Amino acid sequence: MCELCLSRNATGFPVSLILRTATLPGLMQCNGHCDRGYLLYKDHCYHFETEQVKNWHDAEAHCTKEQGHLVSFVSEEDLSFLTGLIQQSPTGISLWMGGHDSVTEGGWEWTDGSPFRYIRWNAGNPDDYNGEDCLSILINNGYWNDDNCQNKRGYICKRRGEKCCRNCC
Ligand SMILES: [Ca+2]
Ligand SMILES: [Ca+2]
Repeated sequence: MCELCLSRNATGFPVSLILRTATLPGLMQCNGHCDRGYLLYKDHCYHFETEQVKNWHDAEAHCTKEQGHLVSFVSEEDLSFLTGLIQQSPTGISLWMGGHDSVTEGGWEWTDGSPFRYIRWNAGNPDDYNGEDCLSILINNGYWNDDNCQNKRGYICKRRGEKCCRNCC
């Protein structure tokens, strides 16, 4: 149910209040906190884009347009949930994530402002090979590579769940 909904319906009552206090068939339909095409996990919605490949900057711009950012990972638990989904990606060797060290070489940060504490580098990386500053996740093992930002790859967007909820209610 849409417990986080803040929007109001025609009656003027907050949706969350209505959902907690009464079942009103036909008044409100909430199937979760995420819009179509997004998967809910904990407090966030995730979108796996594996058909439209983009360079890193264009991928981040697309996620931003949808009120999110390229995905960040702050714990192993979050990553392990998503690794199975990542491995179902039909094409390519890796997907873009929101990490980059384009401001300061070696100073990795997430575009959504999350602390860059949890790391999962693939063996031999980061190697900054020919100036690699953008982070991708390898589809076959879920480990990370600093990658050439101009490569065109699928990507994962992440945004907060309650925003999606506001749209879905
Ligand atoms: Ca670099
Ligand atoms: Ca690399």
